[in-house]
Amino acid sequence: MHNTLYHGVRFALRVEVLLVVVFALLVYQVVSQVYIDGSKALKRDAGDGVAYANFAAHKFRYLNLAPLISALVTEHRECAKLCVDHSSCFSTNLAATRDNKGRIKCELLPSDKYNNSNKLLDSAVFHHLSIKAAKRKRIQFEHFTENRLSQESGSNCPGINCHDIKSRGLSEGDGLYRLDPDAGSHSNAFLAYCDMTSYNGGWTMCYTTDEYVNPRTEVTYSAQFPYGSDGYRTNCNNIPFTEIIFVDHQTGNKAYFKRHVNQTITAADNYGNTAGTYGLWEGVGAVDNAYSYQLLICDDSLYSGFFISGYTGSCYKGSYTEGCRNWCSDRVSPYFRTAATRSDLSGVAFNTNGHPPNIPSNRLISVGLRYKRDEP
Ligand SMILES: [Ca+2]
Ligand SMILES: [Ca+2]
Repeated sequence: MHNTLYHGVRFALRVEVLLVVVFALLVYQVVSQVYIDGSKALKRDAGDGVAYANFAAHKFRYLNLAPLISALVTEHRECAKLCVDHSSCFSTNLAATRDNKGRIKCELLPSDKYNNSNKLLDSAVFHHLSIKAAKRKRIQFEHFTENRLSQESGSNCPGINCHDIKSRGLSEGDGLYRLDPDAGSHSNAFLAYCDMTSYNGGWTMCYTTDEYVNPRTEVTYSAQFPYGSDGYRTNCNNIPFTEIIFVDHQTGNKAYFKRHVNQTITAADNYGNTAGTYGLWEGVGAVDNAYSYQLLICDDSLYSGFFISGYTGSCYKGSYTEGCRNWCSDRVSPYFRTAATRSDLSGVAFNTNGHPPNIPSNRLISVGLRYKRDEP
């Protein structure tokens, strides 16, 4: 550490840097070693020919302020330079992708996220760049590697699902990622929350609710309802899976279920099928291991959403003629389901029987899907 400080000071003294615009999002290998004076986050040119800023990137976030100027730039760093050169600019919003003429939209903002924390929103199309808060006076050494650069561009490029992102080494932990399940053109990519940590991660999280949900039609992520809050949704219809996770936000308990047959299914292809279509599932986590489990994928006026329950009486639930309405009179096994529309089927079950006369309490739960290719 002292060595680093010492070299940092020497570097700062020895080299005249006319314009150091350090841009955390995009640093090329040729400038892979850059010394930053962390004691000053921003210095505008006051006539001494020295100006710089130290930007932190907040990917897929947008600071919702009226811009001072909205510009189109061809290089990311031009946006940072425009901000440094503008006496009232304290942060920028930068488009995540180029327009059809290869230009990048750059918004110069009159304030920053520290003074407007409630206006920093999730965004599918923008990154927010704030000037780093000045740290205690010290010389910082930052080493950007090719790996860092490829990670940045890698996560701009959507994954087909969360496990795909994780298995390619592009996970940056739990959070929002762009997904494009059908690959090809990314014009239909969308945002989803990836749980990258539970049971080795890679879960594409479909919804969070404390009541009724319809994953077939409720498919749009909204920044107003982040993951874990009532109303979170994304499009899981075309996410192939062999495993399904349920999270109980009231207790923090989690359970997941692995299909015995390691063959993927998608919700889009399976709404209304009987549970026998998929065979039995094994429970892991906060779950009664005395049971084998079964899955329904429902879009019925009575019940919709994913529904796991125990396999009892050699009976698979659901049927074509009745949608998801046949529950095998199973009044004993643990259910994992959201609320149905009938009053005696209300409540949200997590590891508790959910057949009348049992009415589970309402609780906030989330459901996610995963297909681990590397599993036997
Ligand atoms: Ca696509
Ligand atoms: Ca609700």
